[in-house]
Amino acid sequence: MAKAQKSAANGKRTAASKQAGGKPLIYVLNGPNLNMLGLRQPEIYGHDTLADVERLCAAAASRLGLAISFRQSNLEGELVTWIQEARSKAAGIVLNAGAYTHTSVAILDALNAAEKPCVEVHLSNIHRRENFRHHSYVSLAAKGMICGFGPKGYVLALEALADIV
Ligand code: CA2
Repeated sequence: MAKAQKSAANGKRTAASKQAGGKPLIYVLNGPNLNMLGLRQPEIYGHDTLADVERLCAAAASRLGLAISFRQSNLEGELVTWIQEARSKAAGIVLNAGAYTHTSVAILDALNAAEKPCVEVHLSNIHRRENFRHHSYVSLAAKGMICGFGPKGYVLALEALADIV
């Protein structure tokens, strides 16, 4: 039996879980400059492109019985709009807000208003980097945070959400 069905049979799925094709839908949201992944600074962010990360997420989602909507924007307001949209359309959020992680009260407010489980992801270990990257507004609203494991962090985040949604 697929994991999604198993969970439903166990009564773990809440009525609030939003489904796509019978599977809980997870918004996987990426912030500014992540479209540059694999093209610059491979010593920090590795050689995988964002398209590679999306393929990795799609494979993990399929294994976990989840559906994903994978998106990237360089615009803070667009990320806020997608998080607002997640309130009615998604069961959970995986968020790498990029540099907005460290600056955006607007994204924090949107996450709090969305009332959906959010797992924060960073490719790099933000605590081994500059001091200004050590603080995260996203963490104030997230269920948990994964950093330092490169693209695998997205898979770990989806695994964590699969147990929650
Ligand atoms: O480690 C992460 O995933 C970050 O969220 C990445 C952000 C950075 O501002 C955060 O502190 C940590 C930056 C994303 C920029 O990605 C690039 C990738 C390749 C080339 C240039 C930028």
